Amino acid sequence: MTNSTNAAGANQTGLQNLIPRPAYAAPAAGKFRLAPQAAIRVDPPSADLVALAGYLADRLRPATGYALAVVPADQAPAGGNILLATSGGDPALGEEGYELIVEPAAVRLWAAGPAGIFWGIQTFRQLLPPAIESLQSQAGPWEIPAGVVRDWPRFGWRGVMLDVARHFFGVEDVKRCIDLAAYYKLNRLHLHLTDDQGWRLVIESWPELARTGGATAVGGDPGGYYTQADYAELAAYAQSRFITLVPEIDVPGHTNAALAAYPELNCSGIAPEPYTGIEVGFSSLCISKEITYRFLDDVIGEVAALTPGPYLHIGGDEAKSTPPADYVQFIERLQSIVQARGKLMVGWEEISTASLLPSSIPQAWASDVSKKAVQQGCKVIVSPGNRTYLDMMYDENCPLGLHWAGYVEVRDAYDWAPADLVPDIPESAILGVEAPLWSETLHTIRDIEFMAFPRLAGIAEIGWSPAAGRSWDEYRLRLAQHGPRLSALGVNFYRSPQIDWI
Ligand code: NGO
Repeated sequence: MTNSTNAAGANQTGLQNLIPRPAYAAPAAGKFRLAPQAAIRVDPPSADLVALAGYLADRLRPATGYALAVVPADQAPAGGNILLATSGGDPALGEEGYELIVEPAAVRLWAAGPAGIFWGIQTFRQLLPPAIESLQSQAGPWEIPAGVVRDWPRFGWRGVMLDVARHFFGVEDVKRCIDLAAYYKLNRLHLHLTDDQGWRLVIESWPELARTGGATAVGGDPGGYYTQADYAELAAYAQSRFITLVPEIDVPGHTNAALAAYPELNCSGIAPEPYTGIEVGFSSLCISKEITYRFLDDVIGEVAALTPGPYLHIGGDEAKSTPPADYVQFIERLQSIVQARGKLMVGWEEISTASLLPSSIPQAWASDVSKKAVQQGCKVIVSPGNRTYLDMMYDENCPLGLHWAGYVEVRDAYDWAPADLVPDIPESAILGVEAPLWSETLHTIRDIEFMAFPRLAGIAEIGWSPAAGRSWDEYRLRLAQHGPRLSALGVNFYRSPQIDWI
């Protein structure tokens, strides 16, 4: 890839169609053919590698119908088989990097740790014919062109956000999102768990949050919530896909569902009616009441205890009903609560006006205010609305979505660079990128898929791939080759007229 062309109509090898584009890839002569008796060898036969081999076998078995036994490397010859190895993996490729060598005789995947093996498995899947993703048995042959890939990510934070507050999506839907995100090497799933229209996680010490606050959704649609067991299951499932779950409890604004559940959280002491519209900026926790901070300590405490990852997102956006001085004081107090619970605070860009710890992370979405956080030593997640918001309509005919940040076609979502957004936020201050999917207009997993794909693949590439050597003109050719893959995965994707789908 770095040293081969990708011109339109050229004989496209699998290596040239990978998304995200690998840091280095070079084709070689010949092909590897996966045969019915192939095994997956692991070295060492550690629990991690056996689980990863099982994951790979599960992906390959439905279409191939092959048994694909998982065996310790020293119990099967290399020939005809797939090796997954952390022994001998190159630490220079980093925690998420990997090396994949495909030769006619065998496939070998090395990494310093399990995350690299997992991402290398995604590359291997993408090298096989698209029909490999089918859940029904397919004809094959299961061949992949020989070559070498040495690959590692550009950014450590490659995220997607799902708003389960405006409309609720159940555990199985979220698991599907996790699997599709993993296919494009995303490593963060930010769950927007609370908003004016719904509170979606049981908090044992404040049970009405989910019971009352979880009952509603936009447009009077059915609500719903996760039990703590559901949430723990999602966190563990994400972890098994090397994705860190980032829970968001949005405060002090976007809190009507909580305020409706507990009158004492209101300055007036009176609970508002539940809210099912899509306006923003009208609700606020009562900054001056001590019970607000007891509430936050309880909620943050339970969410922190349930969350294996290091991050806790506190929202902080559009607190238009909280005076600016109160807002700053509130965020600083909340930062101490999050810190005391052992987590790193993430918040929407508005938190940058407060005094922040350098480990706190603003998420830029609509302005350049995050530069105030960068001046304090913080690193930023970039989620510009006019590039990464997956809820923006593709064009004026799009049946779903909003368009306050403009129409976001597939090219808009791909053809930009994080460091070009704000002059005062250089690449060294950027932790990574994230694509938020807000759900005001979405009802089903089919809706989620339509808005996320194919734009999310482009955001994933911006997060993973070096800028050098890639461009919209060649990306659109690679993306065209992903149509059959997305179809085989059963994804309801938007067939953008900007792409000559094959
Ligand atoms: C804004 C707002 C959300 C909306 C979304 C719709 C942020 C950070 N706050 O983004 O409440 O759902 O736009 O696009």
